[in-house]
Amino acid sequence: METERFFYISVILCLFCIFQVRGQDDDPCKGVVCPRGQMCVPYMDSGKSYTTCECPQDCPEESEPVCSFYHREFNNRCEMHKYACAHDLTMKVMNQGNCPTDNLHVCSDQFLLQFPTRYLEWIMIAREHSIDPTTSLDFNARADGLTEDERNEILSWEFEYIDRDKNNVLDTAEIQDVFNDVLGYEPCLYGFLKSCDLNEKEGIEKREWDFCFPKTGTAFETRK
Ligand SMILES: [Ca+2]
Ligand SMILES: [Ca+2]
Repeated sequence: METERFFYISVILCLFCIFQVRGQDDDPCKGVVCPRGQMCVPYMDSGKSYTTCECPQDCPEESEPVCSFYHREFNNRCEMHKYACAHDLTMKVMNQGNCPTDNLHVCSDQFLLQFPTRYLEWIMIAREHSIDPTTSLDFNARADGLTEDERNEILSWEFEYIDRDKNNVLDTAEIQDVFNDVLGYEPCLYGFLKSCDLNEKEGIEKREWDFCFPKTGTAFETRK
């Protein structure tokens, strides 16, 4: 089953290629999860500290480069969120400063922009095949026609598959168990899974997982 799974995910990801012609302890944003590219912004109101999630419209020009887990470099953190918001992507800083010069792990822009949708489509195909193994794999299946309920059901199916110990978190070891054979040569998958883990709590919670895919979840605000 695992071998078959690795084979199918490799096949569809390769097909896609072919078709593609730290914060301080007193940081109020620590632990806040903002969906799909939004940036946590702290503010004060009547002496109380609040945070909100926003898509930045304008960013400062000063150069404080950050490197995202997709190995894409931005002039500063704000610019990363602006780009991610504009493309409905979840993106996380891998390191402050320039990206490593090793280009082997770069997820190209064209691949990156469609990756969450393509991954969703792969899950949809794998789920259908799991329900009825006699059906042939339809690599042309598209997620465009899915309702929000269908989309959430598909995402829950994949989440439950990876979450072997059923603690409602995709733990690092579980992710490695399922994806270890493909992460080394699928930089977009690597960046996607790393970016999904938005808060400082290790592992991908269901809420984080849902935010990683387009058009699921809702923005929310935390108050302190
Ligand atoms: Ca788990
Ligand atoms: Ca997490």
